[in-house]
Amino acid sequence: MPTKQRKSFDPSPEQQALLPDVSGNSLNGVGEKSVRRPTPVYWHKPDTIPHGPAQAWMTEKFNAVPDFRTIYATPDARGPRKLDAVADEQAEDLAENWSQWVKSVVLENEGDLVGITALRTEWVFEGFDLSKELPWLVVIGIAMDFDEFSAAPSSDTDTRSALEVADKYNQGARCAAHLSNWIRGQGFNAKPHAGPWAGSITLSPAAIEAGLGELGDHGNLINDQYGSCFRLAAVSTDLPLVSDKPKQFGVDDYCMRCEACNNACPAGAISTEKQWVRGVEKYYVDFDKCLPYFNETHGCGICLGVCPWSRPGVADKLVTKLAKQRQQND
Ligand code: B12
Ligand code: SF4
Ligand code: SF4
Repeated sequence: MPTKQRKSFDPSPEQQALLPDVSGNSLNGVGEKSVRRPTPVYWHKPDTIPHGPAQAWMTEKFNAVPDFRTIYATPDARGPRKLDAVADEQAEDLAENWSQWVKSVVLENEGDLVGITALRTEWVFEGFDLSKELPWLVVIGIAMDFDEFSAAPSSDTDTRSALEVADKYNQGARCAAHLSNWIRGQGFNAKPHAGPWAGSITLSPAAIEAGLGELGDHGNLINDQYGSCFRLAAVSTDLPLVSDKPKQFGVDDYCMRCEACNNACPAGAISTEKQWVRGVEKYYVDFDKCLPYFNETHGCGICLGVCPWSRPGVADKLVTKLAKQRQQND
């Protein structure tokens, strides 16, 4: 069988000059069989990461487009800048009831998906003080508009996909701030986590544990309702809660037969093979190939847009079809 020609992308000389010698794949721990905390690789303070100059270049290009310039800076677009003080007196209730309350607050305040998990050390980026992390994570999913998001990639003149991403980051920030203040009002500590910055926690494994979806070949979550057309935010807290369970509905089997993201990636960054990364064998996206294209298209996102699960109305039909197939095979 002829070997499939992987696509590749040559970064502009301007960006090439800013990319570091160190590979992002090495920083991410590709090939490592032991579990360890992730190294900050991108969307951290530029002077703390090797890819900082390329990140600063990307951000400058983004902010130069009039449509983008104000989206993160508009007052209140991301909710209150200062959190409320933690109430002096702690309200009392059972963890089961708090969990229900927390979920209602998310769903009534712009959240589309919600799940709970206990925070794990191996999700906290190296260099962040673990003693400051709170034991529970409420993971929030924000659905994106499929037509806007799947217009990816963006350019200086077609800004639809990148604007949709930024708008939904803001929505996630508002929802996380609202929940944090609600929890603080009950007398417990709570801290919001919202993009585009990475913050202290890798949100994807937490979201998988909290039941928001499975990891697809494109390296991101697939949810049984929104496919991959959603973003994540979270709130960490010491309010006593109950963990949800991971959900499996057939993504792994489906990805083995579908190569849509792999074929569509202009940078050839997606492989159909799983790899060992920091002690877990999983789908992995080649950082060194993805990043230059991402940086030149205001955040790319083609792979998630072409994923069949992301198209409105498809995910729940696929879940039913895959469940039937599994029953027939049993
Ligand atoms: C840095 C970052 C990037 C980097 C590269 C990340 C990388 N893989 O090296 C760049 C800038 C290239 C990038 C690109 C994109 N990103 Co991004 N990214 C992040 C960010 C800020 C941190 C993740 C990180 O540091 N990864 C580096 C290491 C940890 O990567 P890794 O070992 O390969 O692990 C990845 C997954 O395997 C999973 N993971 C980590 N540990 C474990 C453990 C287990 C057991 C499993 C199963 C999975 C898993 O999480 C990691 C996600 O990158 C997160 C937000 C956050 N705080 O988590 C968003 C995030 C992952 N990105 C997101 C998205 C949507 C994108 C884009 C589509 C851009 C866009 N237009 O929206 C592309 C897709 C590229 C791709 N196919 O992966 C979403 C995913 C939402 C979803 N539905 O799952 C997140 C969660 C942002 C958000 N708040 O919504 N991203
Ligand atoms: S965002 Fe997805 S499609 Fe775009 S370069 Fe990265 S892996 Fe490829
Ligand atoms: S496009 Fe296909 S192979 Fe890629 S993540 Fe989606 S279902 Fe899996």
